Order: sequence, then structure tokens, then C-alpha cells
Amino acid sequence: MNATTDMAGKGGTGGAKAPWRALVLTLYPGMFPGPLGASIPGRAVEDGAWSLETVDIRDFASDRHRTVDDLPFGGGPGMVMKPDVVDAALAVAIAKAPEGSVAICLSPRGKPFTQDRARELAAAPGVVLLCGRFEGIDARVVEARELEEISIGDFVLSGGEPAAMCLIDACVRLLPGVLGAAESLGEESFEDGLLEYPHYTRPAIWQDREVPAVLTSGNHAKIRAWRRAEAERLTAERRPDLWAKRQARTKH
Ligand code: 9D3
Repeated sequence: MNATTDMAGKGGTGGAKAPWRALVLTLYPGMFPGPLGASIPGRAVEDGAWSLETVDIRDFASDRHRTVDDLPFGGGPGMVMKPDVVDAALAVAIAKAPEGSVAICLSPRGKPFTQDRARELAAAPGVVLLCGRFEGIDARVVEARELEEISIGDFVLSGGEPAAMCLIDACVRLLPGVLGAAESLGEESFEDGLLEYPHYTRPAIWQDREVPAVLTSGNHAKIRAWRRAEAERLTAERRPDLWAKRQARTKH
């Protein structure tokens, strides 16, 4: 037995745990890692907390033109990704993925992505993410592979890739050891369904604008109360949906 097997499962800091794994199926593998190679997710890859692998869907086309799409049955605009090609790519990705990984299709018709789902996916061994292009993917392959369809919001992207990057980013920052202690603590205070209060730093006067006087008063009880009131005001104003939920929950 060597040092590595000795440490297995001991929860030490020696990187003994298998990395969280993201396998991304795309027609544009060159878009990755993109923003996931920088900042927090980039550092976390270097630290061995997670890994990213792309699968080029076009490699699974079977004709000499490497066709991945075809006309929609029933007519209408645009093209549809072929089920046989997408399924062959999925078979390879799922075989590579750790047991228990969650298979997802990024789709504008999917269920809205949430922080709760990010927490659940971060707790899984990894994800297999199918990025659509054209009008969409043949519905039969989504059904046959029991893919969970996820959307990142009510706006139209050019494809699933930027949505996959958002999902991965949201999960990766929740992996153990990825955020520093200070960043993790900040997390909890804003998980009570409120938007954040506004932030200020030096200089105390900038372009004739002063920092709210309470923040330089040294009265920490008053500062806490001001921040809470600002958070509530902003939430009620900008996010009536969140505000209503919170009112129902806390019965103020
Ligand atoms: C006119 C019909 N369009 C649906 C709104 C077709 C269409 C537009 C854009 C089909 C796919 C796309 C590409 N978008 C995604 O793949 C996507 C997406 C999005 O556009 N918004 C929010 N979340 C997501 S997840 C994947």
C-alpha cells in the first residue's frame, strides 16, 4: 500500500477525493474552457477539485459529410440535431462519466435552473451536459436517455454552451475547498432570500458622492440594521417574486 491509497477516504487535504467531473457534448468544443479556465473555476481545476472534458458531437456523424442535423418532420424553420448522432456521442460520454452522474440537456424549454439544483448537482459525482444548436435536438433521444432538461432563464441564447458554462460555474464554486473561508461565510448570510445590500469602499467622497454616513459611524448595530433595510428595499423593488416568497415564509 502506498501513501495515496492510505489517504483514500480520510477526507484530508491531499486531494484524495475523486474530482467532480463535467463532460460536455457540443458542436463547438473550442468554446471550452472559455471563462471556466479563469478565476475561481480555473484555480479549482488546477487544484484537482473538478475536471472538464468536451465531446465533439460531430465526431459521431456517420456519413462522409459529417452531417449532424436534418430538416424537421412536419416542416417549419431551421434544422434539428439527429438522434442517432447525438445518442452515439451520449453513449461515449456516459461510459466515461463516474457512476451516479446526472445527464442533462440544456434547452430553452427546460425547467429553470436554481441554486437548490446547483447544490444537488455539486453533490453528485459529476454531470453530462448536452448542448443543443439549431432549433433543437430530436425529442426521442432526450426521452430515451432520460435527460433532465434545464434552462438558465427566459432569454434566447445562440446555443446551449454558455448555459452549460453557467451551470458548471454555479456547481464548481460549491465544491468543498473551492471557495475560501471568507467567501463561504458570505454565502450563508444571503441565503435568506434577499438581494445583497450595496457596497462602498474608499475614497469616502468620490465625484461629489458621499458614502452613507452610517457606514463610517462605527456603530455596528446601526450598520447591520441599515444593510438589512437596504437589502429588503432592493428585494421588494427589483424582485417582487422573491419578496412575496419571503413574506409568506417569515410572515412579517
Ligand atoms: C424560436 C424558437 N427558439 C426557442 C426559444 C429556438 C431556439 C432558440 C435558441 C432553440 C435553441 C436556442 C439555443 N438556446 C439554448 O440552447 C439554451 C438556452 C436559452 O436559449 N436560454 C436559456 N437557457 C438555455 S439552455 C439552452
